[in-house]
Amino acid sequence: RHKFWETQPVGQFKDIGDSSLPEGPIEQPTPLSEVKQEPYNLPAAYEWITCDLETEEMCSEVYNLLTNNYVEDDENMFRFNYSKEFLQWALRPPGHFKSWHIGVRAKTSKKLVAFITGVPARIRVHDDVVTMAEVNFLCVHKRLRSKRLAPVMIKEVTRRVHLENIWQAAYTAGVVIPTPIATCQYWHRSLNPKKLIDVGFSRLGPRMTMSRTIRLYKLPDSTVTPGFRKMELRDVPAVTRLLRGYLSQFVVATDFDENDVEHWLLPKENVVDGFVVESPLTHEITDFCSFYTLPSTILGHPNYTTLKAAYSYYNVATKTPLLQLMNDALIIAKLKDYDVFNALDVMENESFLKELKFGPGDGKLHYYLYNYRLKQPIKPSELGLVLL
Ligand code: YNC
Ligand code: MG
Repeated sequence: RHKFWETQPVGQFKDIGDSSLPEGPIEQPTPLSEVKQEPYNLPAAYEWITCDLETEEMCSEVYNLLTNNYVEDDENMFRFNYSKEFLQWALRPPGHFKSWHIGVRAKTSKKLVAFITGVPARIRVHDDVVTMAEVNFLCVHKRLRSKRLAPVMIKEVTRRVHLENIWQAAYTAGVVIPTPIATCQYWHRSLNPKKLIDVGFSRLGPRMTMSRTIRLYKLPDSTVTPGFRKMELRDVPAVTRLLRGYLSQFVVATDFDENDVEHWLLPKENVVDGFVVESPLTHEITDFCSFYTLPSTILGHPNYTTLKAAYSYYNVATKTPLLQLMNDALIIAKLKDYDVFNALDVMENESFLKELKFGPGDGKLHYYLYNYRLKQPIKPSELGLVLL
């Protein structure tokens, strides 16, 4: 059934429920000299390139490939539209490897037709902190689909990850392949219900009018938590302490240090937003919340072209109730003109989703590990990891 994935060191469907298999790496590392030194073969008309995202030209090529060919919803009404600034942020964290930004070009036209990336990250599984690759942005041009190019892309990124002496990876996908460590769901909180209904993202509820719906989702004009403000560089140590403490309770979680926090959570205009609560009395940083910006192109609509979406990222509440903190995040997102605020049911998110009027989305997001077996799948609430 999965001709490619059955050959890979990942949990297999036939092994589900077999508790005799040990937890941890499936295959041991090999000496680097034994890692294949040449790239995998591509069909003769294509060639590998390493994408230098520092150049505006390369960044535009990648942006255009993804804008026209990346992930769509099941009904093909929306397509992710990661911005160039977002791609540069997502792909150039501390310690990133340029060799993990992999493209495929047509030799004659020079057109970019496929892409896959990895970035390094430390991920903790139970007590084991493992350096992994986070693999993302796998994309094959629409006209080259179903030709088994994806397995070649995956094998090539694997080879280049191995060359850096890294042997595990984490990734998410909407499709089911062998085998998810967790299956999560997106929830959506309307901020601009009229537009969401107009573009077919949501529907008017039964016995609801447009004006009642608009009233239902109305939010205050300013945040309610005293000391709520934008995160600054000087907050990095305190936010790192908060996050490390918070994430320690989950079975699978990111292991952030101060450099990671500076990169991933310090606000970057139209890419990532981070907020802290600074106690007005003690000036202590007690809470933190964040979201990233990922618009979607609205396909074939006469009046609208993009849906502006905020995605809940990492949130830590120690003094402020998480519900109130997230309500403040919604207020900010509304003020910044986002149409919708999305959140997965990971970490403690279930505790606020219903009360803050998020509705469940259709479609699931599956989390995977490469070359690392878990004894059993975990619940979304046991995951402290958000991939972009
Ligand atoms: C997918 N999303 O099952 P089997 S998510 C992994 N992730 O293999 P072909 C996928 N595998 O089942 P197409 C996958 N989608 O026969 C398909 N596959 O064993 C598997 N869409 O290949 C599939 N981006 O080339 C099958 O399929 C084989 O032409 C079929 O290409 C697939 O970034 C794709 O959704 C997804 O651009 C490129 O449909 C194409 O359809 C496309 O014939 C729109 O491939 C965009 C889209 C995926 C977003 C993502 C995470 C990717 C993770 C990849 C796995 C990484 C493993 C770890 C590597 C490092 C290891 C170390 C150390
Ligand atoms: Mg293909």
